[in-house]
Order: sequence, then C-alpha cells, then structure tokens
Amino acid sequence: MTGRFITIEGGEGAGKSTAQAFLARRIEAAGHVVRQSREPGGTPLAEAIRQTLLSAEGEVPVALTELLLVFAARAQHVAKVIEPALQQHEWVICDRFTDATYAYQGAARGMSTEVIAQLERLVQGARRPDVVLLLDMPPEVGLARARARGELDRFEREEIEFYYRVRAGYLDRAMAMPDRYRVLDASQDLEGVQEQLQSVADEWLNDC
Ligand code: T5A
Repeated sequence: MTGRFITIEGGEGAGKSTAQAFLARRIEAAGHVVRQSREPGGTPLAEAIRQTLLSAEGEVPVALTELLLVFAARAQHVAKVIEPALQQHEWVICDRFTDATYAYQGAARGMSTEVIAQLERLVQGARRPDVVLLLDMPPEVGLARARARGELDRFEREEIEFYYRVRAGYLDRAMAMPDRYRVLDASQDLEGVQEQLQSVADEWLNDC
C-alpha cells in the first residue's frame, strides 16, 4: 500500500497553489506526511526545464519541443520525488501533472492525444493520480487574478481562445473519468472554495 497521489489542475490563476497549501494543512493535521510539489518542476533539473518552458524571452519552442520538455521534466520528477514519496506512504499533492499536458499541449496546442498517451506510459508506467482536483472557472477570471500579480510568463500571453480550449480539454477529461476527477467551482470567493476543499479532504480522510 503506497501513499495517495492527488493532483490539482485548472487554468491560469485558478487558485491551485492556494488550494494545495490549504489541503496540505488539513491532511497534515490528520496525521499524514504530505509532500507538496509542482509541475513543470519539483527537482532542480525539472525546475531548470520549467524556466525554459515558461520564459517569454528568446526562441519559442515548437509544440513538439514543448511536449517533450514537459515529459522530460516529469520523468525526473516522477523518479526522484513522486515515486519515492508514495513508497514512503506519504501523500503527494502536486500542482499540475499530466492532465495539464492533455489540456495545454493536447486540447489547446493540438498535439495528438495518442502521442501524449504513449509518452505518459513511457514516463509514468502505470502511475496515475488517485484523484485529479479540477478548479474550474471562466478563463477571464483566472487571467485577471494572474495579471494582477505582475509579469506574465509565456503561457499567460496566449489569445483567449487558447484558454477556452484548455478549459474544454479539462472538462472533457473530467466527464470521461468521473471516478478520478473532482470538479470544484473555483470562481467562488476564497471561503467558498475552501468549503468545497474541506469537504473533499474530509471524504479522503474518512476513506483511509
Ligand atoms: N503547463 C504545465 C503545460 O503547458 N503543460 C503541462 O504538462 C504542465 C504541467 C505553468 C504553466 O505550465 C503549463 C501551464 C501553465 O501555464 P503554473 O505555474 O501552475 O504552470 O501556472 P499558473 O496556472 O499560471 O499558476 P498560478 O500560480 O498563476 O496560479 P494558481 O496556482 O492556480 O493560483 P494561486 O493560488 O497562485 O492564486 C492566484 C491569485 O488568486 C488569488 C491568490 O491569492 C493569488 O493572488 N486567489 C483568489 N482570489 C479570489 N478568490 C479565490 N477563490 C482565490 N483563490 C486564489
């Protein structure tokens, strides 16, 4: 029996980092060891790849390069952080994972779902998140939050249609995998979102 693997997904500025910290506090308070991580990133090498991917300066990667860089970072992260933590019975809460690749590189950039699925099998073997928490909201709301914070990365400078495709990609996956996905209304205020998170965390903790 390994730990639990929870990923948090959503568009730009959906509140993923805020939700991650909230959930980690609740789960730790119940006596579990929680490992918080993020993608792209999570190890020094994967964080270096993240810098390259998000940089708005210099040469723009073509879609295939972007896809391969995402999975290169993920291979390092899975091997060095996620698998070891799960084997130690820790709960891993990751801010984005492979569902982001299906939404951004797949639905939004048009890369083949079958190619993404092949890379997923290569990099992760059978490892999939136990739960994908989707913080859903209209892209305009999250982009306004992200923009209020200051300088924008490369992914925050796309046309609005790009974010509509990202959102639709996530919702399609949620519909296709209702047992794995939990969709929350992230357009509510902080208190409203935290109430939803609390009830999801209570369910998980009751299940252990
Ligand atoms: N990417 C990633 C891919 O293309 N493919 C992949 O496979 C992967 C893994 C970086 C980019 O990488 C791409 C997608 C991304 O564009 P990221 O750093 O997770 O990924 O990108 P962002 O979504 O831009 O992350 P942010 O840090 O901007 O947003 P969060 O974490 O969703 O939001 P958070 O919690 O920082 O909150 C944003 C602001 O809103 C406030 C917070 O205080 C904060 O100021 N806030 C709320 N305000 C009002 N009401 C609420 N309910 C609020 N919740 C939070």
